[in-house]
Amino acid sequence: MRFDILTLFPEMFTGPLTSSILKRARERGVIEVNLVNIRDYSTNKHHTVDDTPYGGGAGMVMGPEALTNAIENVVGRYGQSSHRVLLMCPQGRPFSQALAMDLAGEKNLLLICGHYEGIDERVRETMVTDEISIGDYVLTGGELPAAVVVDAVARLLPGVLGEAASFEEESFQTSLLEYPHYTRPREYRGQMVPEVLLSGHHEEIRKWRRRHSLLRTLARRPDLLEQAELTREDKAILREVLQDLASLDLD
Ligand code: 4GY
Repeated sequence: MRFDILTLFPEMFTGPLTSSILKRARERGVIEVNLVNIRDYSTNKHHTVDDTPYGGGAGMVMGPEALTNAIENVVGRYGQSSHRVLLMCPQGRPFSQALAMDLAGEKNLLLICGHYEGIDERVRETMVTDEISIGDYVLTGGELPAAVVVDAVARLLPGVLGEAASFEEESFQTSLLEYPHYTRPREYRGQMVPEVLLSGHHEEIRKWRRRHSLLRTLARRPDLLEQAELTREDKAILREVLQDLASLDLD
């Protein structure tokens, strides 16, 4: 899969792209990342890309010319009619595992990293296919969100994680939070690993993990339970916990 990232600060991607899993995925050719400096497409004398907002007000706006030239250059290179053009902005659709899985089905993705107060609305209207937000907070630019999207999408591609990676079991893909994980030593500063995990009873371990996924989700993200596919066994566990809670004497 190929990612083209349009940015004024390509150096912001150096860390994420040259470390760990993404580094290896690039070396193996499973992903290719092309960093495009939007400034290279500015046609004015001082190579500026921002201008003052019509209507007045503080800050600057990223103008349409350089950005449009950069997008057209990238999209034109692949001649793909369906090329998705992503804009990272707080007004976008909330990023999720489901959206990452959808994006992982594409051959190419173009990500636009906005700066200043934002990009000229006409570019958004005519060139952008998907506006994506990684959360309800405002960053200084779209670079960190773009790195988040590349990371979440890349790890879903075949050959990026070890073969042990089974996405079925994973948090959010099943709409449940992960169960607690432990490794050696069995005792650490007086804290023991739950006995069942040392027992070798695979069925008991499976049940313990499922139970703790459910309990964690109920305690921390009850909203996720609505979309979760719950088995009869899951429902029995939740029913029991909720009954115990209901019978607490809080007076
Ligand atoms: N949150 N999710 C986000 C962001 C920075 C002004 C447009 C976010 O996705 N992007 O905060 N982006 C803004 C800064 C220009 C991008």
